[in-house]
Amino acid sequence: MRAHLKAIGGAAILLGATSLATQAQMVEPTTPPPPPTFEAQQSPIFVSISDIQEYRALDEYHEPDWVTANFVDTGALPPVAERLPAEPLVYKIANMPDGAGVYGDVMRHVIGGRPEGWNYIGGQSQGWGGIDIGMSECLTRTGPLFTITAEELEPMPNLAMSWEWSEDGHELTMHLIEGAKWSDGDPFDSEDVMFYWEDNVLDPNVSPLNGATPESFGNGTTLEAIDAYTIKWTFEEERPTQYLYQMAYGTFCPGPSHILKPEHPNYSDNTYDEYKNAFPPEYLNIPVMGAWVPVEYRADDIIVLRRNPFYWKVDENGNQLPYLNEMHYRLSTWADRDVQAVAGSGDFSNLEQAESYVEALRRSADDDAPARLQFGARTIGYALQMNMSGNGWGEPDARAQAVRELNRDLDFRKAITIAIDRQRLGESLVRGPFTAIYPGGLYAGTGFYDADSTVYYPHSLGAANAMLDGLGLTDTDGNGVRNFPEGTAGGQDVEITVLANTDYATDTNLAEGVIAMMESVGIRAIANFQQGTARDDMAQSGQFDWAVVRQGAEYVSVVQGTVGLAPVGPRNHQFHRAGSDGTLDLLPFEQELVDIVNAFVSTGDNAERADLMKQYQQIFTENVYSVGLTQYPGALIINKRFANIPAGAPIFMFNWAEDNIIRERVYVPEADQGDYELHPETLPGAPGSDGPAS
Ligand code: BQZ
Repeated sequence: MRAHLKAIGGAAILLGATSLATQAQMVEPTTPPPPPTFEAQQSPIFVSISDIQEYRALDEYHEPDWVTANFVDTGALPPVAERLPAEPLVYKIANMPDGAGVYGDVMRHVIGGRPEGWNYIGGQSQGWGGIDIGMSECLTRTGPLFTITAEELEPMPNLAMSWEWSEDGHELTMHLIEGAKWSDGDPFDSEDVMFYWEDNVLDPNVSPLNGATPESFGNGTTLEAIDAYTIKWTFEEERPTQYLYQMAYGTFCPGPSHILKPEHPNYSDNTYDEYKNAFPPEYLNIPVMGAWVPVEYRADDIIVLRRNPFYWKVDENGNQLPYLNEMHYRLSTWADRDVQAVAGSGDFSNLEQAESYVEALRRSADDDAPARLQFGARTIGYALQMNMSGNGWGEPDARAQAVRELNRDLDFRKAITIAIDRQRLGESLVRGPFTAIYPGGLYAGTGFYDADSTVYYPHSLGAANAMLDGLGLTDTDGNGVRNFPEGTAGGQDVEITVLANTDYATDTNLAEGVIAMMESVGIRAIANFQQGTARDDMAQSGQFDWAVVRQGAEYVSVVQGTVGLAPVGPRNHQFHRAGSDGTLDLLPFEQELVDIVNAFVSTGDNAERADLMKQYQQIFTENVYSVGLTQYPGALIINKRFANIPAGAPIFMFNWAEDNIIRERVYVPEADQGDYELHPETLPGAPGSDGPAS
């Protein structure tokens, strides 16, 4: 990557001053070229939420025969009807693409992350790739919303069965599912909700995974428990329905307070670190509300989960879900996930690293290929994010502070964005109709995108060099690298570190491409490539100059993770958080973005929301808030033996495909079931069930 991009190097900054100055005027802002056509291979079947699910009592309930024989008949577990809530969540069979399922088999995931431990709400990652999605259940659910009609789009009930707004729109009363239990039989109730809210979200010493902060739910918002199954939100805004999306996966998935609370510093002598790390991966059978429970962990090898005997969801025939008895997460690499899914030794992948597309397509084209590969829309996008804090976030030294001052200068951000050749960057990942020039902001092809509101500064090395000259960044020592002005960072070379995630080849390839292109404008960009968890920690603590980042759902759907679109609070934004004095030194245009996001959250008027997002896109892109790099589609690869995979399931939209496909409804027809279970006929934590791994 770096070699051939370097070829455009040196000559560029040797151009005469006058022609450079002339060229600077030549780069007029424009709108981005329309992305090459790329149609998703399947369209979803659009329905209403009530077509998918409801909560009601059924006349009878069923479970796998071996559960009855080995656990109920032996007295180890109560009958299934007593393990379910009075009104379980019922999935309607008419919405199941292949109808009611049968029990058995395993979904064999392969992932590139590694589990830190099971304390999700305390800030620990479980290794991603669907583990935490399958273990955590949240107040609402949004992954499956890709099948909901636009007119009826709103988060699905989940742990919160229903809710109603007060007359004045400032209070939201939510009714939790009654009688649901954690996988160890302990009741789920508002105590779990309040422990998550009060002792994890509101506690500034705790950073829940996926970054929930008080501002995720609105400045000044309060939450209280009315009784065991009723909670009440009070908002400053009027009827901010947006926050119902924040109550879905990532940001409101309560943990088992009966296990976690005794370890929290508010209720023990533990430090916050001891609390966060109190449940290492070796701690098995951590109680979950999700469909599967960890029963085996072998470092760098595998995590095995078994069905949750208290899972609170059933199909219309009363079959307690999940249908799949077991989940595997092979601890490998993200690239290997693609390879194994295509080869059939794994069962699932989100094809998201564009470098793998051609080979994956070739291998999946054979009629006897073990897996289906289906492309969705262009919802994967990368941007170069600049640390915009000028008042100490991440404790910068003199050089880093000088970089941040440059980051906060629009002419510098403009120079960097026009120094980037996005066409070449996309083609360096994969040739063909996949990648599109992405100027930054909301993604083309998504609901709130408006091309006419999107400002694009086209690539021009000459103009970039002229602008950098104009900023007084000249190569004073003749070594080919521009210098800070005298008196700034000692007039040293302009060196900028680029943070990227080594778990993904795409992340580091794009970062290498940016680094090579910076050489062409006399900036020494230096790779700071870190493994996922370390990268996340450095990014969240502000220890970076620039970062190449695969962006979240807020740039795709806008309604999911909306607050992430601007620094609405001191700790919620990816590249601008409060400095050591606790204040946010927002630039004027950033304050405009904050005001727009807050206005978006506060209105339910669709026309107003569309207009607000046009304003957002205009301000974001003309100010180059982040330097968009490339945008491309993902593809879902799933082994052909699985049934109930919804048509047109995107790998990423409101959430990842691990949530979108509703895995608890997925099954393997009896005739196609493999012999993959490692702990057949066992249950997590139930007596006699912790059999040794075979
Ligand atoms: C999907 C996802 C499910 C996190 C993670 C990982 C972390 C980020 C992001 C994706 C992985 C897979 O993404 O790449 O396809 O399976 O897990 O959670 O990139 O490093 O912090 O936001 O979701």
